[in-house]
Amino acid sequence: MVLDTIQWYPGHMVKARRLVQDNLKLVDMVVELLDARIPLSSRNPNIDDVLGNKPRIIVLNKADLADDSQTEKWKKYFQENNGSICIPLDSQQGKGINSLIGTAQDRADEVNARLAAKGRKPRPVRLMMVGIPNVGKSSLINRLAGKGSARTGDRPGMTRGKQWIKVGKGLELLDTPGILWPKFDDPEIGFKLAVTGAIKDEIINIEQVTLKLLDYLILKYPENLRTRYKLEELEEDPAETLRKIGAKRGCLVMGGNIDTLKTAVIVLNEFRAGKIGLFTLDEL
Ligand SMILES: Nc1nc2c(ncn2[C@@H]2O[C@H](COP(=O)(O)OP(=O)(O)OP(=O)(O)O)[C@@H](O)[C@H]2O)c(=O)[nH]1
Ligand SMILES: [Mg+2]
Repeated sequence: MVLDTIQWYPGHMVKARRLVQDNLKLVDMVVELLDARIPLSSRNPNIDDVLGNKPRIIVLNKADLADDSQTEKWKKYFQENNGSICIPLDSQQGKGINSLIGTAQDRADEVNARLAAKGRKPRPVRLMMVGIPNVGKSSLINRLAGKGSARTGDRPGMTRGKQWIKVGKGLELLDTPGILWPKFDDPEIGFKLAVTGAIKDEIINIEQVTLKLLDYLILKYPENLRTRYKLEELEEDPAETLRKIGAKRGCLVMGGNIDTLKTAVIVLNEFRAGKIGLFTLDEL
């Protein structure tokens, strides 16, 4: 098993979802963050129920770590199947941020045009971010809260205690994102979440996850693996491959045996950092 049974999960999930639904009432639209490497597996299974008909922008975050051609396909997929605008993004470097702000701004203009048609005054359009753990919600908020933006307190008469960040003209972002849990019970999804870092390393079996990762890479991207770890020939057996990588990297324990856990940690971290290659695990 890649994952130990997660007992704390249902309670967390209900509480988190309730919080999202409470905050949802305060905003005009939602930015749904997905991991570009696993656009489907990083999606909350009940997202459409949770968000209802709230206007939505889908962001494929960590696009810098994904396969570009797959990201393009996923972008089209979400636009066609979800009717949502979809924007690939790298929140670490800020690539794509302007496109997100521009799109949100356009949506804000639509909201205000509707208000104006009803004879009401324009007002700041508010949005919030939602996504699974570790997808990059805080990074994106920090990016948006950077240059040229200001944190604003709550306006009088509105719900107390919320902090909003001005982004673009007439646009405000709730500074606390909503956490929505992914689906855990499908082992394939569990693997993809674990290998991309969405599930805490403390509750996964790192060696098992890495062996499964090696199995996948041996099958689909053997050249990447050979090049990265300078392997003359590639074994079909992931356990043997792990040992060879360990030997190359000098991961030894007393007596000269390979420290397979240490090796697994290295492989997993290098995979997550995109050093083995840029891959999309949910393929279209
Ligand atoms: N390469 C890359 N890394 C990213 C990107 N966005 C976030 N990260 C990294 O992903 C990790 C998680 O980012 P956070 O912003 O903390 O994610 P979060 O969604 O706020 O996570 P929780 O608060 O735990 O739910 C951090 O190490 C970030 O540096 C991105 O677009 N590209
Ligand atoms: Mg965070």
